[in-house]
Amino acid sequence: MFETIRYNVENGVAWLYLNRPDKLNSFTAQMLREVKDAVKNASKDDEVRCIVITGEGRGFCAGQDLSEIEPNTDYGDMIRKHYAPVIKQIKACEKPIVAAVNGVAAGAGFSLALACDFRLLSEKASFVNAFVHIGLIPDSGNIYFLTQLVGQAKAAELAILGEKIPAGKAEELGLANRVIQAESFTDEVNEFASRLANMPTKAIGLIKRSLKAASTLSFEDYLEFEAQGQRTAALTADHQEGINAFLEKRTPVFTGK
Ligand code: T3D
Repeated sequence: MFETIRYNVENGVAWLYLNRPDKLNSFTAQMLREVKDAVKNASKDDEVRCIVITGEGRGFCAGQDLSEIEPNTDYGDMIRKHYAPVIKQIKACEKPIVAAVNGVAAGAGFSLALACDFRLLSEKASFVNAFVHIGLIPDSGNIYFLTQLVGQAKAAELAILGEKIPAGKAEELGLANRVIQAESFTDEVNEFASRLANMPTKAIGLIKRSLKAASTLSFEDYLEFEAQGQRTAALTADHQEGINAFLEKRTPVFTGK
C-alpha cells in the first residue's frame, strides 16, 4: 500500500518507518502524503493505541529531499499542500505519538519529531535545524514547537545558528524525553510504546486536548473545559476498571474503551 514508508500494527502499536535510507529518509511529496495517510489510518484504527514514527537505516529524516525540488517551485504552496497537512494530522491525533529518533533529524525531519508527543533519542541521534544553511526559515511548525519547548531565547539560537544538537544536549534542553544506548534502542522503544498502548487511551486523548487548550484558553475557560473533559473520562470503561483494580488491589487491565 505504501512505497516510501513501511507501516505495520502489532500489539496495539502502529509502527511507521520512514523508508528511504539511502537519502537519510528525506521527504518527497509522495512520502509526505504517505506519512499523513498512515497517521490518519492509525488515528481511526481501534486496534491502534500508540503510534511510533522512526527511520530505516542510520538516519531519522533529513528534511526535504533537496534533489527533488523542481525549478520555480512555490515553496509556500509546497508547505500548504505537503508539509502542513502532515503536521496537522499529527497534532489532531488523539493517540500518543512517539518519535523514535534513531539518527540525524534535520530540517523538516526535526520539525516532524517536534510535532510528536514524545521524543526518544538514540545516543547516536542528533537534531539539525538545517533550514538557515540553505537560506530558508524553519517550517512545519518548527519555531512554534521550539518556543513552547525551550522558550524564545533558545529557540532563536537554534533557529538562527542551526548548529547540530547532539542527543545529550537535546535532553538537557528538554527536546528529548530520554536518550537511549544504541544497542538497547529498539527494545526500549518497544517497551515504551507497549506501555503507552496499555494505558487508558481515551484519557490520553483527553489529556492531549487539555494540553492544547491550556495554551489558548483563559484560566476560567480552561477550568470549564477541564470539567467537560473529566466528565467524558469518567464515563469510560477504563475509568471503571481503574477504580475496580484499585479497590481489588490488582493491576488494572485497560482496553482503551
Ligand atoms: O518547499 C520546500 O521544499 C521547503 C521545505 C523545506 C523543508 C526542509 O526540510 S529544508 C531542509 C532540508 N534539509 C537539509 O538541508 C539537510 C541536508 N542534509 C544535511 O545537512 C546532512 O546530510 C545531514 C546533517 C542531515 C547528515 O549529514 P551526514 O554527514 O551524516 O550525511 P551526508 O553524507 O550528508 O548524507 C548522506 C546521504 O544522504 C548523501 O547522499 P550520497 O552522497 O551518499 O549519495 C546525501 O546527499 C543524502 N542526503 C542527506 N540529506 C539529504 C540528502 N539528499 C537529499 N536531500 C537531503 N535533504
